[in-house]
Amino acid sequence: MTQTSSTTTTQAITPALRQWIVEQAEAGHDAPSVLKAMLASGWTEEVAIEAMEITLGDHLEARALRQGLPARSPVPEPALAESPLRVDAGDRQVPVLLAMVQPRVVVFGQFLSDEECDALIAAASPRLARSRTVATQTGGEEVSVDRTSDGMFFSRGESPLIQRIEQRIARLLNWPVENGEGLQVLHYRPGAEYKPHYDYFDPGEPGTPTILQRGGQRVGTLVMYLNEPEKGGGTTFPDVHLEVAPQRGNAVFFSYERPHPSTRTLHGGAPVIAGEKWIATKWLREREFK
Ligand code: PD2
Ligand code: ZN
Repeated sequence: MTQTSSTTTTQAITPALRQWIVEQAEAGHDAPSVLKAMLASGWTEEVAIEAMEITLGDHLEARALRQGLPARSPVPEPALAESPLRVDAGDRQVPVLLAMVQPRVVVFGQFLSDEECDALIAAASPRLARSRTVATQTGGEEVSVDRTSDGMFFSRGESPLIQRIEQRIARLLNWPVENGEGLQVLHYRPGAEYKPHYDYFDPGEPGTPTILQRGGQRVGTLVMYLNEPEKGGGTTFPDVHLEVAPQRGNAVFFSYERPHPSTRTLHGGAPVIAGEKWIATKWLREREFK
């Protein structure tokens, strides 16, 4: 490969360069060696990395679509470039405790104050009813043995407290408030659990087109822990053997760019062994949730 433009002029990511990058990847060369070859040919590091990211991303997506996977969507994403210790969420700086790429999982500390946790529990308590899951055949809802919590939904923006938390979530995850479903509060007693599942709607199920009319697919989830069970009740990601401990005020975020198991976002609420567990969940849609 030759590259003739001077490094002081802007270097363009030409079709020929893109094709060359794809050929290198298909010949089995890993990313560091392709980058090294580009730098040796005079490409600046910034342009070389961008060219590889765009080209290989598009290439992988084309292959995924050929294999019959559903298309990729933009997803919520906290500002984690350069690995900051805290992320600006508007009214507070939220500590980052863990970040995983595949599946995309980020654990945050101190997302809610103790007062906010208590206020959510108090406001939700009189409105709890047995949790339901989506009835995949119809797009309606049904009681399920897979989900043995009690729960309720706040409507979006229904009180100053809910507004404040929703604004904080939107800022933390760079995702419009309008794309969020109402905040849900769940209460698990001893033995209660939420068996491993995906939060996106299965495109193959007959009820899914009806559900998608209200704002498209779910693309991300934020689970906020409102209290601490004595034992059990972690949020598990079985594909990667990860368990997030339910520490009061902390939150776990995960996103899924396509409604497919390749996202590795299978997750569950482990059974509460002792004590009880309270969480708030925010599900984020592709578009405005109406
Ligand atoms: O309670 C949890 O940890 C949990 C686990 C899996 C919550 C959800 N999913 C959810 O609300 O989607
Ligand atoms: Zn879930």
